[in-house]
Amino acid sequence: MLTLYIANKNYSSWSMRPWLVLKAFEIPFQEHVIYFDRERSIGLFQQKLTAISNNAKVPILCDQGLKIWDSLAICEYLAEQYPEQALWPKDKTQRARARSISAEMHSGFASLRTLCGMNIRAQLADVGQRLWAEHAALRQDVARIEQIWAERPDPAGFLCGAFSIADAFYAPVVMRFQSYALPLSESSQRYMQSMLQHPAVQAWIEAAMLEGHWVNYLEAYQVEKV
Ligand SMILES: N[C@@H](CCC(=O)N[C@@H](CS)C(=O)NCC(=O)O)C(=O)O
Repeated sequence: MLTLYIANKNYSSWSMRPWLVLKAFEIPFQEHVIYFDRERSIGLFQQKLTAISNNAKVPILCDQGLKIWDSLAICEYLAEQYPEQALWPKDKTQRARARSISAEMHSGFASLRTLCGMNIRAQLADVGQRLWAEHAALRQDVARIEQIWAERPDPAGFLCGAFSIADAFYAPVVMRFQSYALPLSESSQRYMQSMLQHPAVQAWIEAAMLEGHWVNYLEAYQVEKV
C-alpha cells in the first residue's frame, strides 16, 4: 500500500497536489499527516520529517521502502505506475502542455506564493484587495495564470481536457484566488467552479475546514480567535 506523508490540509499547497491525484484517480493509499508546529521554533515537524526522509519536506510518497519526495516527482512516479490511467493526458499535444504548465507552476509564481499563502479556512478579501493594489508582480503572476487557464481546450472543462496532474498543480491557486478574492475573468471563474465541484477537491477542502490546527507563522494576516 502506498503511504503519502502530507502536512495540514489547510496550509500545505505542495501536499495537496499528489493527494488530489491519488484521490481523483482512485489509487489506494494511506495518508499520514504530520502537522506543522504552532511556532516554527518548536522544531517537532522537522524532527518527525527528518526521521522519514532527509529532504525534510512534505509531500513524501513511500512505496514499499521506496521513497519519492517532491510533488512533481511523486506525480510522475504515479503516472508511471498506473499507465492505464490518464494521470497525464493520453493526447500527445495536451500531455506536452500539461507537463509544461505543471513545470511552470512548480518553479514559478513566486509573488503569488509569497504574498498569498494557501489558507483554505481564511477569508481574506480585504487583504487580497490591498495586495492587488500594491504589488505589480502579483498582478503579473495572476495574469499569466489566467492566460494558461484561458487556453484550456474546452471552457467547460479542465486545463488539458479531463482532470489531470496539471489541474492538481493549479488546485492550490484556486484555493488562494478564493481566499483572497482576487479579481478574475469570467473564464477563470468558470474553471474555478469546475475545480471546486471536483469530488477530490471537495474532500480536501472539507478536511481542511475540520482540521483545527492554528499555525502562527502561516497566519500573516489574521490573529487567532479564542
Ligand atoms: N518542491 C517541493 C516543495 C515542498 C515544500 O516546500 N513543502 C513544504 C510544505 S507545503 C515543507 O515541507 N516545508 C518545510 C517546513 O515548513 O519546514 C515539492 O514540490 O514537494
